[in-house]
Amino acid sequence: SGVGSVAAVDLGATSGRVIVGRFDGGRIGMETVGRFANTPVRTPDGLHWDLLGLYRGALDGLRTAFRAEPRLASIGVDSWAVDYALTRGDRMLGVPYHYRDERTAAGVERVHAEAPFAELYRRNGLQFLPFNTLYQLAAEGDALGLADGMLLIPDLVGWLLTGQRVAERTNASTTGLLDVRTREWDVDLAGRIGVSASILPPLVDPGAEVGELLPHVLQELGAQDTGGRTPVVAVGSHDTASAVVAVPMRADRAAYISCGTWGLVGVETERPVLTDAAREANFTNEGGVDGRVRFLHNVMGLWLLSESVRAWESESGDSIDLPDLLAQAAAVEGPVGVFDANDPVFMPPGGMPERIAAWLRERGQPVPASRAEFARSIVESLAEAFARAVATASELSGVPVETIHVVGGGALNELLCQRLADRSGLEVLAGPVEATAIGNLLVQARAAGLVTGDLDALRAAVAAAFEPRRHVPRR
Ligand code: LRH
Repeated sequence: SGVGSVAAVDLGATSGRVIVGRFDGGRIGMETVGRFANTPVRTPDGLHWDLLGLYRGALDGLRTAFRAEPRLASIGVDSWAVDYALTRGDRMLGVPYHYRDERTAAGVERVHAEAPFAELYRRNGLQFLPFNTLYQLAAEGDALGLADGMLLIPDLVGWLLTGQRVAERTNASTTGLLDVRTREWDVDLAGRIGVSASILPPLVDPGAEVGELLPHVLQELGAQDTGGRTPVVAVGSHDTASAVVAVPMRADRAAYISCGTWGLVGVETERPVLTDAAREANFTNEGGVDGRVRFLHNVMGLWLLSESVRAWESESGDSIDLPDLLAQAAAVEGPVGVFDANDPVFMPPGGMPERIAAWLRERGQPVPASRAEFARSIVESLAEAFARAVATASELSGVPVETIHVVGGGALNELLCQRLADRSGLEVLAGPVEATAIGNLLVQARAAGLVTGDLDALRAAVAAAFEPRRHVPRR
């Protein structure tokens, strides 16, 4: 292992950041050099990501990164999964849709008429989520015929930086068009749902070089003097894949929850689990770094809390302090309603507290009467859904889970981690919070020779640098 630095661009569904990682003899140091909000934009045709705003945020952060470290060894980009832009030549065809846009229902019908879900599961191993890329593509209509390319969000940012088109495999595994066994594009399935294989870019694995920064990008970043020696390198570009790299776990004994907007709850396996039981439990087999499988289930996650806070702030004009709200939630006494955090009624944006109240009222459960009670009800419901998903993951995969690791923003939520320990009866280890960025940095650092070893070695380095907080079950 050597001395050097790399930069991670990590785009989350609610915010983005640019982080410089410094490596020295296996030690990791991190500095956040840019942070920006990710605010979706509604236009007459639906809900979109502000892609150029995010790209601007990434460029600003990278400029600061080069100022701090003029000799960056590489740049890596990760983001949420499934979303994409269609391209034609050098042009992006329209603004990428947000996966919470409701246009995809028609796409689901179209795809399932051609390939029923049970067949899809055999081919791609994915849980049903109405926004999986293949359903979105099937809902594109005319635009699909104009396109000669399709780029997932991190690959799209990579293309803007380098002019090179690739599809990084961990994220490609969330499209529904990647064969779960061969990890190659399922050209036959694509053709059947009207997607020309010619729009699917060449696949690359994490660690592969994508390309060098374009001259106008070097200039914008004030990095002309690097002479193009800072390539973009593919990482686990699906944010969850990067996060799982940085879970300081023993994969044969632990479950993980990558808890941000979503709670991705599962285990890491060597091979996909494609049983009827796994399909019926709606568990997914996503591609991990180093050919591992992320066998997991999407639970709604902190979205339930952030959407509630957004609703309260916009109706009252108050600004809500999350740690304060959670402290009040922890002090709530007596039982609160527990709802099904997996219910798809909670998927779209808007009116979250009302939807939660209606769910509980319809089932004769206590309805929260204050923000603190709502927050407590959300935390209890998430802890319950997480505990169940861990038990199911263990049962379906055969991994004997002794410990649950919580990484991402949810690791800061002590109430959630404690209630998860209580409800699961298992030890919960919380942290690191920035697991996604750390996983992104580590894969780049390994490609640059700054760290060495397999995932176990990388995870040992994470455990040494970021000591997790321990929660033991109370009852
Ligand atoms: C989390 C995440 C998750 C996907 C969802 C679309 O950010 O990538 O793994 O299912 O966003």
